[in-house]
Amino acid sequence: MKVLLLVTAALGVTFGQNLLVNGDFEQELSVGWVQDTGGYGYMTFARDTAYEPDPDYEALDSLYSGNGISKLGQTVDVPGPALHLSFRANFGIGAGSSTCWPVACVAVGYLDSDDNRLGETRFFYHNEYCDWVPSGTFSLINVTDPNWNQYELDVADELSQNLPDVDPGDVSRIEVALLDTTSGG
Ligand SMILES: [Ca+2]
Repeated sequence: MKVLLLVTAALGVTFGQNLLVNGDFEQELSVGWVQDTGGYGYMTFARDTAYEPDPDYEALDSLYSGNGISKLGQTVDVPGPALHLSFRANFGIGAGSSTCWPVACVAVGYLDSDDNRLGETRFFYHNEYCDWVPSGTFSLINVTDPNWNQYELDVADELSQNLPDVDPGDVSRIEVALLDTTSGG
């Protein structure tokens, strides 16, 4: 069982303001980012310049050989849903069975001012056993190429097209996270 996620992320709004603290991982992960783990397995959070062969830093969130969850996330106040999210990510998974399957995600959570989670979008890389299904508060964007790629998300469009049960007017905070998880044991 192996879940491996490499990602670099940057969040900007339409007028170019970067909402994330240390969104480019050029500082230590403790600056701006929160590690959240559960279950068991070997969980690794790291940053390095070499994950993607460019001069800049990337962050690594890895969960290996376990039935757990590892998340590297950050929640920020947003001025509203008129936001454009842009990031580069590399996904990896290994092994898995019908009762224990890995998923590597970049997750975008939509929260209200009281930190209630209204809905979520997940860019997810998975195998054939993953049984996640979308709903009015849960949008899934299938990643088929695990190599480094650029990803874009227009939050207002995403809410109106894929998350009909989330009121865009209630979204006042957004969580961006690297998330590895497995199901089963
Ligand atoms: Ca690099």
